[in-house]
Amino acid sequence: MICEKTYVIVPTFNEADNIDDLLTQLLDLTMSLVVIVVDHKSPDGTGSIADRWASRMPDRVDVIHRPEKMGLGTAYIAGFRKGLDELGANCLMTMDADFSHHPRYIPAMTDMSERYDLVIGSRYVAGGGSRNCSWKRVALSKIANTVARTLLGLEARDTTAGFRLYHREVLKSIPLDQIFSSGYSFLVEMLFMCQRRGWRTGEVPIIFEDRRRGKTKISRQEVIKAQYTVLRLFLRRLRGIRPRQASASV
Ligand SMILES: Nc1nc2c(ncn2[C@@H]2O[C@H](COP(=O)(O)OP(=O)(O)O)[C@@H](O)[C@H]2O)c(=O)[nH]1
Ligand SMILES: [Mg+2]
Repeated sequence: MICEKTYVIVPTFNEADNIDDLLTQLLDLTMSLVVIVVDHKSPDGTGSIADRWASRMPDRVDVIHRPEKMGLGTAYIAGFRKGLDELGANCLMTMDADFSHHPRYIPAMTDMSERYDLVIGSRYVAGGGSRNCSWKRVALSKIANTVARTLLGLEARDTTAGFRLYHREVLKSIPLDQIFSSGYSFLVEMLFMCQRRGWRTGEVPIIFEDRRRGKTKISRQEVIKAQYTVLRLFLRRLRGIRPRQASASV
């Protein structure tokens, strides 16, 4: 399926230093694109900055506000619901607000989505990589990926990436309200569900650059929660519930 219009979901928590530049660059891309910012009441006013964009460009920027910080996974789900149910989106992307996921890769991802159901902006395929990242961050990511691929049998190389493009049918085939993870491990759980349903995944190489502005929101608690998620999904896999097939081919 060709993405005639792409809906980009950007979760934000304290991204006031990045959101203006990001929206400028996203809306400058020569493609039809709508941005859905999902802000969890950022104390630094990110939500109000996004609101100003939405009032100037109501056809191109939408903002969802939540009264408190509830985790990255819940922000994605709110964005998916808005895109699928209210805006009738066929192609939905997710990306970070901090330029680790650079808008310049979006055209390659939408091109690849003509052949795949789900496309990942990936650090771990030929041509991809990480730049300006601390060794701790690189190690955490590599370990998380190796563990997720080994224990869960995930085939994608970059299983923890938040830079993704999903076709509508993929998201519709997944019971979003049954996803247990509310934080970062939502990404691994989501990929697990996609693979079990037989959706085809493609990966576009990206160079992931660590954020220049603002702070990461990954906490030690998130890392522990992620370990729990992988263990839970591993047990589900061991119980041998057969993977479900894709409900429709894209
Ligand atoms: N709405 C919302 N956004 C979040 C939350 N946690 C993280 N984010 C956003 O999710 C994206 C990824 O977070 P980030 O701290 O950059 O994670 P990292 O790149 O893995 O260090 C960024 O755009 C954050 O602002 C949350 O609880 N709610
Ligand atoms: Mg980031």
